[in-house]
Amino acid sequence: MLYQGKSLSVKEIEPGITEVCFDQVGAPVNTLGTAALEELSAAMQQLNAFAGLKGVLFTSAKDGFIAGADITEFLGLFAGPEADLIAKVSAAAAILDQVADLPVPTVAAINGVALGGGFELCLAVDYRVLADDGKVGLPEVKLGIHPGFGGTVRLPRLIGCDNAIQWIASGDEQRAADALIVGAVDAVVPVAQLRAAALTLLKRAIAGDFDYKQRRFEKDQPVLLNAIEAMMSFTTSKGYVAAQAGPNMPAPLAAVKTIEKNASAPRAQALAIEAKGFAKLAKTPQAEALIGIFINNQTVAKANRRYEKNSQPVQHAGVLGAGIMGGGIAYQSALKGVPILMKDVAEAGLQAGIAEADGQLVQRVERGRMQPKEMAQVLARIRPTLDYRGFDELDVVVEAVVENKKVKQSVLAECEAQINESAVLASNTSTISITELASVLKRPAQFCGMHFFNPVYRMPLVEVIRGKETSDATVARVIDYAKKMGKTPIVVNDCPGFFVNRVLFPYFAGFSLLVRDGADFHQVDKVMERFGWPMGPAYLLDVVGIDTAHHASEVMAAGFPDRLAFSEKPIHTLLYEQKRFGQKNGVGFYRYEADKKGKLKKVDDPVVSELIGAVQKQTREFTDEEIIARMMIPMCIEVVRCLEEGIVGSPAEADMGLVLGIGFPPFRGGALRYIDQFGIENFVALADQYRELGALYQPTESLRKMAQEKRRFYGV
Ligand code: 3H9
Repeated sequence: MLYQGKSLSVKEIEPGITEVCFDQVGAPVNTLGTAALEELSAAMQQLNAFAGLKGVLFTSAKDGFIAGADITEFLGLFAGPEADLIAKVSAAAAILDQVADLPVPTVAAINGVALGGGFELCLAVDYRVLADDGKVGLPEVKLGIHPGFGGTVRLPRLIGCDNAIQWIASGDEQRAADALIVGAVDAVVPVAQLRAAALTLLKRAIAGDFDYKQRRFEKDQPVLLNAIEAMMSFTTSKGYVAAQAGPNMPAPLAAVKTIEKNASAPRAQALAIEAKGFAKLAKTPQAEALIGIFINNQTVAKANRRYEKNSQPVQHAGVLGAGIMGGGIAYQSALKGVPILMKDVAEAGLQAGIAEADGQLVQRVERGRMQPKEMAQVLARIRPTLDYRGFDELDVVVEAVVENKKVKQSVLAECEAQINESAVLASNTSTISITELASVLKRPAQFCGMHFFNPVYRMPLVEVIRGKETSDATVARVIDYAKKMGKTPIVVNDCPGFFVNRVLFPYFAGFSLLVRDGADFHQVDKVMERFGWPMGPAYLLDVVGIDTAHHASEVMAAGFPDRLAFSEKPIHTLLYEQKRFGQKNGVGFYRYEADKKGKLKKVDDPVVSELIGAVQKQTREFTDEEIIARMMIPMCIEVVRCLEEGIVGSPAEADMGLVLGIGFPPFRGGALRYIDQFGIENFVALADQYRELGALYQPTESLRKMAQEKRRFYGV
């Protein structure tokens, strides 16, 4: 053994041929964190000192190659001054230069994924062999930054500026075949032959069959583009990339600019340009928020793992009700391999549920994402039924009938008598108290909420709601089921609206007050979409369903009368009374018309402005800032309350719930990250400006205390 560290080892595998093998002790994936980079540098020094060295093979002993720099170090690393960060990144990139400058040919055998810094290491190596099921890419822009270990320098020199811009600005992982076509890798082989193939290539390079020195020369020179080519390439792509990323995501466009600047520079200068561009992005609030999301995801996964010891895996599931939600749950369960019994009281309901699943699967097949044979297998996993036969063999049953307490209680009690004593029962209610639903059950400990979001196949969050008597084992089983369905579960405690709806309805109430006070809802939608929401509040109400929102807001008003019960009707109730239920019946705040492809398009409907005009005392102009403040403050304060009351376990879980459940702009990181970045002191002062709007706008005492003590929700 020439070198043994905690992240990698170096040994001579044949005379003069050495293998640098990455295998980070105790970690699920290899990363290039500070310690690993130090080891890599030490290993390079050993190799340079090794007299008989002929060639170096880079491998990984894990399922994947290297997942990039260690993202968990980023927020700490990026907190200091920009100049320090430039120095640190440059020092790290210089270690990859040591790899690039080894005095002998080098080959990387890439198994699984090589992403970010992991792929940048591969780019510093002379030749790359990739497993056919492997993927490579530079996903840094998804974290609000761009590559910092030479990716913006070496990739354009290898695959051309146009391809490199596309890879780097999209951040997408690239499949092996696509990487081979553009020349990002030199060979693609079945994973079983990877090591042997890479070694053969290395030996041929040693033998002089391939000119590795010429390759290095090309990688170290400026990119060969004449002025017209350069102008065409960069001008066109800058416009395209800026339009795609939108004004809130600076990283993709900054990446193109960095590539443009360093294209005409030799290596050392180009790397310096990259380090500067990297550090500038690293200091943006977007980078902090997006990196925060990565870390919050880990926190959520860890919180869920706490339940694992109690977990009994779900193998067979059932769903009660074959409506939009029940059908969606059946489809998702079957798609992910868990067979499901779907019960309804009417044959027509069952047929609609199956038709929904069928429609989704046909789309998959048409898009080439599934073979017809697989589609048949998925459909066979959904067994429609009008009675309870087979329910005694299920591990979990999700009730998804109409959102009415009495109906749900009756269905749940009926089902409890049919399932076996160890089975878990869950309700997909969006507002009704789990403890109250449990009051009719014999085994309340084996009951909890499992709140899916519509459409089930697309929305990644599942709220798992603990009632007063829900046991850990019940929560554990429902977490297992949600994970098997490909969802992220977040465990919350019971209260009206649970977590997500509890904080969404104050936002809708803020909207209602804003329109009551004279705002144009079209403008509110536009401003909130520019703020980063996938859709503005009026459009969102139409998508949720005005009738659904009306019923839910009554539950919320009863639960929190101090801030959600108003003397005037909420704006959406005006529409409800006119039977304008939103997208579902084609009229809500907007009118919906099918376009040529059958997709619903929203169009303005002057009737609505008249309807709203009748209740507005006046119309008046609001600035964007006022609209944002009046919309965001009620939601943010309610999130704080939920955290204080223990409805949600941590800032990480709260913010992830918002990002995954209702599309809170990811580049803002969630409500608590938003308050942190705004400054708690500034947030409290802003909320106080709106105190005449009532309790909805009143910061809690502990938030005021946090402001005084200059604390934050997130440590760094
Ligand atoms: C970069 O490289 C910047 C440089 O250009 C310059 C820097 C100066 N760091 O997802 P999994 C954790 S930016 C830290 O369940 P999978 C992950 O959170 C980096 N931790 O497995 C999880 O933790 P836990 C660019 C990481 O097989 C555990 O490993 N790279 C990292 O489904 C298992 O992960 C990326 O953006 C990391 N880089 O998927 C890649 N990667 O067990 C981000 C993973 O506590 N990572 N972990 O929950 C991924 O896309 C996926 O994790 C990957 C594996 C595809 C690698």
